[in-house]
Amino acid sequence: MDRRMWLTTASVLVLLAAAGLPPGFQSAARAANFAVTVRDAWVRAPVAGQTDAGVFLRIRSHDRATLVGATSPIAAMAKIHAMHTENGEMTMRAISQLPLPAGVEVSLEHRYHLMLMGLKRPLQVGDTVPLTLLVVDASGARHRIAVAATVRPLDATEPPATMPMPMQ
Ligand SMILES: [Cu+2]
Repeated sequence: MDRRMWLTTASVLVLLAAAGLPPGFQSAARAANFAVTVRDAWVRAPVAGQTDAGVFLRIRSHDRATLVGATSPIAAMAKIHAMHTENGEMTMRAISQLPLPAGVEVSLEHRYHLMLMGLKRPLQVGDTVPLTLLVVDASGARHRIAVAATVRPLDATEPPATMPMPMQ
């Protein structure tokens, strides 16, 4: 890349910054170090007739970031859920964000998980479900992380079958 190309690129970046990019989830050039990895993503096949399904995965961000939501084309909406004990009973509720400390793998396999709500079609074991995780990095830039989650049987391990459903 010659000097003129560098200057042109710099000018474009400045113009983009000055334009005040509309709020939206995009991979911004200013977040050059942003890197998130997701592994072991799977969906627990819902009970017949049930239109919600839990999604479980492990996520690690290179730098400090925050998981702020998820979407899937096969569900009306997706929520981040947190399990907690209330009056001696395990329950769960939607949370608006989950911190991702730098370099630490965060488990969304039990205490935290994602919940697909309002499934638009039945899920068969072995199906691949597309998900998009919405992550905000430390600079405030928003990113979409594409994830493919495999549908596993209802009795697959984690979370326990006694997990209460559904939730808001
Ligand atoms: Cu849940």
